[in-house]
Amino acid sequence: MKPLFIFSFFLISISNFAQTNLIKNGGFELETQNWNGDAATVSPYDKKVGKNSIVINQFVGAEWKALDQTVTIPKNTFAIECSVWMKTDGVENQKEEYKAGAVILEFTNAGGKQIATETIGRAKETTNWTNYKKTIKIPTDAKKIRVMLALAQTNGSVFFDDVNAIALSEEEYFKLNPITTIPEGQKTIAAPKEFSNGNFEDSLNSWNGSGIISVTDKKEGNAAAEITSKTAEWKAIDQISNINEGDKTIEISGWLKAKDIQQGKDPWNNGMFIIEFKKDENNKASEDQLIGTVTGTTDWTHFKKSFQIPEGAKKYRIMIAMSVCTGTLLADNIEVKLSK
Ligand SMILES: [Ca+2]
Ligand SMILES: [Ca+2]
Repeated sequence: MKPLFIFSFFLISISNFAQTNLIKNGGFELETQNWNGDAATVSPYDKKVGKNSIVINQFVGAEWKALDQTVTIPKNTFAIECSVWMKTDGVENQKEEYKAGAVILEFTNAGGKQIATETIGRAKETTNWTNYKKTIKIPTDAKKIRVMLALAQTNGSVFFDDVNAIALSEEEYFKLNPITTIPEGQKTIAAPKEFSNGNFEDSLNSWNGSGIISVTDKKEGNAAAEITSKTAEWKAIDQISNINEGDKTIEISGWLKAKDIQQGKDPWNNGMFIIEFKKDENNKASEDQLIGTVTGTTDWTHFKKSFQIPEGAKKYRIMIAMSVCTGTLLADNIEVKLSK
């Protein structure tokens, strides 16, 4: 039996993070102003929005031809939502997948060094106007993004229009990306009354689910919890504890470490630290709340968050999860403070 859990992160306080397009002249209404490179020409005849689009034409040579714009990532940006309209006309199909009409983001650090690239969309042969859209978490240390609109080492024509890059705060990101997951069947043992063994010094006592104990890599004491997943499935450990009458707030903290976590097909498929408030066995008192997330390979990272206890909540469940991704997640020294 596979119970269905639906995690949707609704955040009570949405910050006033302005949802503005970081790209200047993304619709090419000012022709190629603000864009670098001379590979493209303005196309007033075939466009998606407004008066103009741009087109990159190449008939022989199959060289890299591109237009690009670099933007600074605003403070407190958690993810970037990029969308571009693209259309191709007779783009030659090369053996390599990446040789295509393409929208590519390049993340650079303070020193201008490339630290990651991400393809938003690719098209070959002849395609209609299509909206390519992806939300990408900002890599650690990334300061700038270069948006590249390219005809990548092939011949033909590619059109681009309405280029958007929206900065999202952590709250907005999880509001826009509600999580739906079908976890592997987990046995549930009798819930302990009080949260205990958050430092895993007493093995996995008090915890449910599919973890192991790591004695080689730990943050505190002699042991930490380790969750390893070789396939992109839901794998987690959790603990359900009681909320006492009159408790108003809960503060949760803990340490996470990622070892080669490969994000699953959705941007929230990472190592996660989550709290769920329950009215009873089957009913939630609020949407699940995120305490922290890790991906890739990280050092031990400390997460701490406080929440108001929702009306009617009698229990809370702390989950440490590999959310449909592969790799290893370590957790240690989980602490909970309830206060009136
Ligand atoms: Ca336009
Ligand atoms: Ca420990």
